Formats: sequence, C-alpha cells, structure tokens
Amino acid sequence: MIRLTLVRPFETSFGRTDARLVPLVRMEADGIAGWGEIVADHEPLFSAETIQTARHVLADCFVPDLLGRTLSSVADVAAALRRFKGHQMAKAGLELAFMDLAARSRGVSIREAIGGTRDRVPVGVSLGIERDIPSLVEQVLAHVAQGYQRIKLKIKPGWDLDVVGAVREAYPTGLLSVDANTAYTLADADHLRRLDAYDLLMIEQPLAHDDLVDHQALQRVLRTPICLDESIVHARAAAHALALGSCRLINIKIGRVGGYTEALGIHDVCQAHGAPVWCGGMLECGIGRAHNLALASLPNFSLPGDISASKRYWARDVITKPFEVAADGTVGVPDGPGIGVEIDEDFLDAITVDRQVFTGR
Ligand code: SMG
Ligand code: MG
Repeated sequence: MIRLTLVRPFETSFGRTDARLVPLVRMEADGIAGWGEIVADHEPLFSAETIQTARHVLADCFVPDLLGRTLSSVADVAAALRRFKGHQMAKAGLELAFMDLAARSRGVSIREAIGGTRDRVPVGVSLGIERDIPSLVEQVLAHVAQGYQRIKLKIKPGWDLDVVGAVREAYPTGLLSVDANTAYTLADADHLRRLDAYDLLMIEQPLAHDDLVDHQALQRVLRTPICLDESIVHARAAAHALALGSCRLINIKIGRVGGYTEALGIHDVCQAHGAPVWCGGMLECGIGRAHNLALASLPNFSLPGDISASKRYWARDVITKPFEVAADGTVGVPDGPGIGVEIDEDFLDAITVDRQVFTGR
C-alpha cells in the first residue's frame, strides 16, 4: 500500500480526492515480478468497493485460493475467481499482476500478448469541478495547449449547462464530453436534453450506477450519445446495454470490470455491435497507467482515453520514466516486457505505508 498526494485536488459529482492510498499487487514466480494496481478508494463512492474491502477479499479469499492452483494464463485467474461475487477492483489487481508476470516471463509486452495494434494512443484529459467557471476555462485551455485531443468536464446539478456553454465558447470545435458520475435521475431528462446544443462527443453515466433501463429511456430522447462507465461491470452488462440501446459507447476500465478477461470481452462485444470504446482512468499511478496503455492499443479503442501524463496527477510517479503526452496528443505504449516500465523501487519503498506477504509452497 503506497500513499501518493495529487498535485491538485480532483473533484467529481460525488466528492473530492486530494491523495490516494494505492494498494499495489506484486506477484512473483521464478524470480520474476509482475505488478498490478487496485483502483478502489477510501469510501464506496465510485462503486461499492473500498481499499479495505479489497484488502479483506484479497487476504482472506482470493490469494489463499490462487496459491493452491496452477495458473497458466490470465483466463485461469479469472476462472478461479469467478465463483466470488463482485469485488472487481480487487480481482483486477491480481489479473493485472499476473498478466505482467506472465508477459515478462515470456519476454513479450502485454500489448503483444493481447494483440494490440497501436504503438501510440490518442489521449484526452478529465477536468474536475473547479471553484468557478473562469478557473475551469483556464484549465481547459492549458490542457488543449499541451496537446490533449479531448476535454472531459465533470458535471453535476448546478455545475452543468452554464459551465459547458462557457467552455464551448472558449473551445468551439474541439472534442468535448461531460461525465456526471450518476448525479442525475430520469426526471432530469428535459434538463439534460439542453446539453444537445453543445455538440458533445458523449455524456458519461448520467444516471444510477446499477441502471440500464432508465438510461435506455434517456438515450431515446437525447441526441448526445450516452457512454456508460459505472454500469458496465462485465461483458454481459455491455451486451445488455448495447442490445437495450442504453448507451452508444462504453468506456473500459480494467479495474471496474475485474481485469483483462472482462475488458477484452467488452472490447469484442462493442466491436461486434459497431460501438466504439475508449479507455477510462481512475487516477492511476504509473503501474495502472501502463496497463491502461497496453489495453488501449487494441483496435476498437477508437476515441481518446483518460490517460493523461504522469505529471497531471503526480509530482513524482512510481516508475523511472514518467508518461508524457506528445504535442500531437498521444502517449507511447511501452514496448518492453510486460507493462514495459521500470518501477522506481527506492521511491516506492519511501512511500509504502503497509505491506503484506503471502507465500505458496
Ligand atoms: O484517471 O484521469 C483519470 C481520471 C478520469 O474522470 C476520470 N475518472 O468516472 O471516469 C470517471 C472518473 C472516476 C474517478 S473519480 C475519483
Ligand atoms: Mg466516468
């Protein structure tokens, strides 16, 4: 467990983040180590999981189960954990570490291992709720100047139409989207329809985290495409959402869906439906970010991901070469073995607040 402080607080409709306690998973076999990151927060605000629930299910259920097994592929990890309900973020920590370990031991990058086709991926930035509109517009222009290809604004009731209008004025033709993180209900449909005037790429998760039916009703009256985030917890939910017309696109977060197995499944379901996907973010440190880049190298990731430069959140990242956004708004996918990044072990030790070790055999 490491502690990292954000360079600037990040505020969404459900709360404000100043720092992250990040549970990392380091999985070792035959002297090779693989790394994963768990994107749960202190409180169950984005989803029902927390850092403490992740810790509990890993230590008391998942790890003891896995230590008794022979695991040949990440699908074996997913299959072993399938009988345990929920806890996707905790499961993802294990799948990610296993994937890194397995790819490293074969000497290939995760991108190669999963059939990724891009060596650079287009990126956008997610901008939080600010104290006033001019401060947000300043953030928008600063990030556009850094090359980001798409701007996403966090919205909530009272911080929506005027905000989007002002940003549209300052950024008239660029790719712009909004993310409500479940802050509205279907009773707000007429209000949300007014967002159609701003030519948004999408509105992300306007309604409840566990809803597909009200989103279907809302999408019927909205011209702006709905993108589901919180509601898509596995590939079956993605198939249902697309069949119902609850959304037109989906963001994939490996953490939210339990790891690579479901993330790849969602990618394929969306591709079969002709629905684009993009890679979401959970304020990851360099380890989670490297996994996101590998995933986003797949062909149907056709829209810019929430994969910002390390410096967007961290004064110092946990990897030796922080991620940078090039002037063309892309980030390179590491091509070394596994996640392809080197861990800054000294820094990691310095910010480690707790550690638990589990040994098999
Ligand atoms: O990693 O740049 C990032 C964050 C992107 O906005 C982002 N994530 O709902 O998409 C989302 C939010 C969830 C995190 S809120 C703490
Ligand atoms: Mg979102």
